[in-house]
Amino acid sequence: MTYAAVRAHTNIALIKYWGKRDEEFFLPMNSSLSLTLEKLYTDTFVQFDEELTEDLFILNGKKQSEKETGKITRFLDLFRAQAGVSYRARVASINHVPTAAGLASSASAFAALAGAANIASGLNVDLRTLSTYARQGSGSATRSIYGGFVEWNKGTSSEDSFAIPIDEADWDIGMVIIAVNRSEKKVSSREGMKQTVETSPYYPAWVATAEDDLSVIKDAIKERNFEKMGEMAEHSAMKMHASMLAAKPPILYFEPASITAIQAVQKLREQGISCYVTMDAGPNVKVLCRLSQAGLIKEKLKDFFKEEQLLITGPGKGIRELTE
Ligand code: 2P0
Repeated sequence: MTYAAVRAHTNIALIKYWGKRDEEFFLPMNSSLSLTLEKLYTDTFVQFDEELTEDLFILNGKKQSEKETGKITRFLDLFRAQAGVSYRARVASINHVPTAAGLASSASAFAALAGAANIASGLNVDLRTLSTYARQGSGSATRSIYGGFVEWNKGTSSEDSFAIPIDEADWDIGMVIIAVNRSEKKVSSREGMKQTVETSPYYPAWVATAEDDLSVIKDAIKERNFEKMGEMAEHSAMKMHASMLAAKPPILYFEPASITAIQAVQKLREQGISCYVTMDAGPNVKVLCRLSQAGLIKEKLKDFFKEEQLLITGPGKGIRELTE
């Protein structure tokens, strides 16, 4: 097989990955845990072709620049080296991220690319090994290989820093995504992490507490204890942002509307609706909730946000080959 198309869904971390101990191999300082999401995904087609003289990368129908294509080339080289393939490749990707979501995701992008390159190159490694390849495109892509709740074990080397599926999340779990701002973020995750690791006096506390946080959330998932899981997820997100705020110069992803969203969620909790916030390297707020209550939460959030800023999603599945 010299070509394949694969779908991968994005994921949102409940225990965040923040900071690398090895920038070349994308080895994280701490293990993390995420929920894969149904509504946000990437479809990617890869074809190795002896006729091509260079890699070609088309995203959403548009040929990409040399710089963007260069990232794909470096990533495909991992597969070419292992599979003994020297051909260049044609890569066509479509991001199925509703524009309102404002979430461009490298997680689904590199997981889909890894999945398609794995088949098209004939390498055919198992999913666990494939997650170590996806990781070298973007850290969060490690977790998008699998569906439901997924742990990324920080490991001791490139070989054992892989993803592990924890639970299919088939128990009334969902998210309401609040798109606060759709513009490009000012500080990339990559730079933000580096700056935090190097300059934040709170960063050692982040690392010191991350493993305990992970074990609490894994227990909560095992017990199907939604409140315990949500409280831990919210705490992990706020603690990550606190460590960034203490960096020099500070890294501030919050916007006024992010605070509005957080306070709206606190108010919903006071009204007895169980829901919790999480935020990543940007101003958008994701509300972890019972999928059965997501519609009600969305209605309440309409007091503050427009309909097109709000997206409900359930848990998504792991990567799969598209046959049509
Ligand atoms: C996460 N984030 O666990 C954390 C929480 C953002 C905040 O992983 O440098 O695109 O490619 O490994 O994975 C976003 O950063 O960064 C991210 P790289 P990535 O989801």
